[in-house]
Amino acid sequence: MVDIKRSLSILFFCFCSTIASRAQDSLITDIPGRQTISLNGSWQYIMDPYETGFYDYRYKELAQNTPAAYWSSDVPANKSDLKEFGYTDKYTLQVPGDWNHQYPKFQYYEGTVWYKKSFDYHIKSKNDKVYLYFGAVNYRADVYLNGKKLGMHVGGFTPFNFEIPKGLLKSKNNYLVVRVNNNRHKDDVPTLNTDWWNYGGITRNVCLVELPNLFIRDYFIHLKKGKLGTVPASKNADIIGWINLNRTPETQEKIAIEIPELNFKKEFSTSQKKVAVNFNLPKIQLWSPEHPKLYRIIISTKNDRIVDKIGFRTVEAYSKQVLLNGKPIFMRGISIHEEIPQEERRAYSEKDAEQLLSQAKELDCNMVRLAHYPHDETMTRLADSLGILVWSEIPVYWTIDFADKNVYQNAENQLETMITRDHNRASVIIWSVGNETPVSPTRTNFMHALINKAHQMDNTRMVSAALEVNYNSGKKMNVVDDPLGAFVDLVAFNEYLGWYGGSPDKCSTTNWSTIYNKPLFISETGAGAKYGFHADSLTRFSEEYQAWYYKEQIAMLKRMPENWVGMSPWVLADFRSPKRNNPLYQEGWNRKGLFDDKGNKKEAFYILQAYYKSLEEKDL
Ligand code: GCB
Repeated sequence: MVDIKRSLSILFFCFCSTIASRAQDSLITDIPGRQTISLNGSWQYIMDPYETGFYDYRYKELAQNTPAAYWSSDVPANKSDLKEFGYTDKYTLQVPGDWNHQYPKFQYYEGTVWYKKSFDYHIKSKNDKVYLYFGAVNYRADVYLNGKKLGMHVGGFTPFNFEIPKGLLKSKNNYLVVRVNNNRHKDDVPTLNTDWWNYGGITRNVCLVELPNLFIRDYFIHLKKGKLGTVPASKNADIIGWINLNRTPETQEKIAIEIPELNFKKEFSTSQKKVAVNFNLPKIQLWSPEHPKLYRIIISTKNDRIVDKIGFRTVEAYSKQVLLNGKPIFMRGISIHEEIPQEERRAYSEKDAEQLLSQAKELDCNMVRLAHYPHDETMTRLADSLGILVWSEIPVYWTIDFADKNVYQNAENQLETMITRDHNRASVIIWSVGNETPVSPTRTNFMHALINKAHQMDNTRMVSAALEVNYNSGKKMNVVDDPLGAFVDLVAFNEYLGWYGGSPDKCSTTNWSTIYNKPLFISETGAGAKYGFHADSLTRFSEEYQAWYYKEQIAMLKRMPENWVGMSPWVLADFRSPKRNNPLYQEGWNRKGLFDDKGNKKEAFYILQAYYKSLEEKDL
């Protein structure tokens, strides 16, 4: 009976997801490999805490052509007209970038800010298409061009694009306005309560994408999995996947795939929007952390051409192990927030990704958990070229409203976009559908439906979620038995034994196991310390306490069961959190970083680094 109920509710979630309407067009992928015009830089803004630009004085949404709306022209038609808003160079924000770090008045701001950019545009051909693309806007974006609404998007960490209707773009002075709102709501994903800073704004790149009338929207090209647990062939490697056009072609369309380094070229002919591809590559080098080989690949049609760099590898949960290219791997990971603590801001650029991933490398990691939401595309691309394995997650965090179908739809949209953007990244090996969600049948149905969705979109990676375990019961054996474990490929759990409840010496009598015959991963463990604060190891927030915690944890890990495949301790660097208000040691910072907010290494850094180095040596 329970099973029938569960299946019905999964069916129900699936049904909802197909009928719900989408506010933006389907995602165009591989933006870095396309012809784009950047709209980054200085944008004028209006801070609008009362939403005057959006609602009238009865709090009714303003009609499209209302002169008082902040997306309409700010220039009075004649001198006697009343205009109570305007954009000026006196008030500008840098895009990409959160608003919080740019001016002191924005530090704690949660609400609406209107962004405006003027730009000229050279129209090339009437047949071509132009899209407006945003890497991410936190949290809701309403986008208007020359007074017309292009669309709306919710979700603070995923990209979106709108097609610009024909005839709307002008050659001079286009007037682009984005209403950005980062208010938190109970029924959002994430919800009201998170342990990170709610940075608002246009936080990632904005650009125009110029495309022919028929273009390549997306593609998924990967090494075919062999029989479970087998090493993929590097000779005559089977490559499979698909290419998706933006629409059905009128006549047969030829699509070519080229890999110049291998002297490879093959053409596929299609009359459909989506075409399955498969081909043989004579001899390839597989992608791995030790050898992150990427191939330059060109996909082209008569009028479109995109370039990408793709690595070929297989990954799978096989019995009690995780196999990369058919061989067991151990994940020496670290969890990372998308933040540059030195500047108290969100990370977004290649330089930022370099800082975060090189810190992880210094710790001797071969894996990162990008917590708790999809990070900028520069992170997964850099991870591809550095050979760092990636866990990528959606912000289904703590207690979101699992009973609400719209919340499910929102979470599923974010999952779908995360997978679509990054499914060609060899580094990404795990899609995570959430973190520390409280066990209940409603939540398990919700999460199970997300897992199904991820599997259905991508059967070449593992799907997981960071689970919770009750480790404060004083039991010697803590068993991971969350019912969600039945559906994930990798059973992952967070534990803070010795920080939340008890002291680190509890580790000496504690063991871990799971009821599932699957690989087991510790997705978080950690303790807080203020860099430079030294005391005896019993003193909370001292570097000595954190170092002791790591020592005890590492001693405990030596007794992990044989299916233990890795860990991503919490966390690379101290990060901003309004929940952390100890006036001596925290002052608005979560201090569980191994690096502090200035980039200094705490004592615990060296303990974990030494442990990882010893594991790496054992592996060699
Ligand atoms: C957790 C959460 C993480 C928090 C961390 C903490 O379990 O997953 O987001 O920041 O604990 O520091 O308490």
